[in-house]
Amino acid sequence: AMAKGRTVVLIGAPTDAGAADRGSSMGPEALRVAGLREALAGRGLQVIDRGNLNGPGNPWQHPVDGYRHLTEVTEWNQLVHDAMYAALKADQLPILLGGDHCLGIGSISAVARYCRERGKKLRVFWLDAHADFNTRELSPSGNIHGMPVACLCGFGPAQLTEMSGRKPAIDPSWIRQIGIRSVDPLEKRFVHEQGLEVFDMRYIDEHGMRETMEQALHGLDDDTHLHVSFDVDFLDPEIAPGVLTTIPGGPSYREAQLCMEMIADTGRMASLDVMELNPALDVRNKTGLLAVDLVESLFGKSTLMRRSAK
Ligand code: NNH
Ligand code: MN
Ligand code: MN
Ligand code: MN
Repeated sequence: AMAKGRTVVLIGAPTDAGAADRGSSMGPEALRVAGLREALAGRGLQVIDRGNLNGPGNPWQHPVDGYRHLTEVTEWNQLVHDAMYAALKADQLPILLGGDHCLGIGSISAVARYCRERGKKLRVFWLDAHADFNTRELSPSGNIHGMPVACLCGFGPAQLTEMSGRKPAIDPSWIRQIGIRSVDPLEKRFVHEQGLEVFDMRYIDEHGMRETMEQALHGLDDDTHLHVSFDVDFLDPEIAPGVLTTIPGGPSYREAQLCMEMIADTGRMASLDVMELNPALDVRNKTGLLAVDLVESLFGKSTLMRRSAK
């Protein structure tokens, strides 16, 4: 219902400055090569590809004071924030093409700013193998792609925590994390302290993806803006090898499809990040093609008409 006739804007953010290794900067182009625009157009959407944002290169330095490339990460996030916010203001549905997941800070800061102005509730789905809830004190790596959720909740450097115009940008209770299976020791404690709602792989194993998604979607209403931040390392590496930080034991193809289809059924997804695709590690763009396939499902593609809906 949501999708038809809406205008979707593709925003490429080709940087890997927030990660431990190179390659996710090629993610936006790999998604385009995999046919993202055509797939969305096939769903009846208007698609505007804004091309790529133009930010600083990756200086490839060691972390300084607990952060790797803070200056570059900040510049990229500001560009992402401004582009996402402009699209939302124009009543378009922005899709951020990452780029590493540090860019979730700029993206979701823009969504939070927009929702605040409109008096809308916000819910954030964080589909990821990792909680991305580190701070410089907790992080084993200094890589900012392991910190975006903490920054959005107000824990991090001022230039990243204040981007939405309000600190914190979001409340932990607005977040649902799904597919989590790798959390650093100190990060784990902080996740509990802050009361993040985490549907980890153990939960999905025990309850199944259907019940997991019913829980995660519970309480969404007409006034809720649903933002989906999809880190491709969410997926099991058997089906999605094209990411830097593969963690075994992720959702299967069918589980991932169901997850996306149940989000689509709500009709409330109003912004999306597709993050951390790393074509340098992929096999014939297989992971890029899978990501596009799953995005189609997020926009309502399913095998048959649902008996219940439409
Ligand atoms: N938790 C690790 C860190 O903070 C890895 C984070 N890497 C990710 N997150 N790819 O999605 O360094
Ligand atoms: Mn991530
Ligand atoms: Mn991850
Ligand atoms: Mn990741």
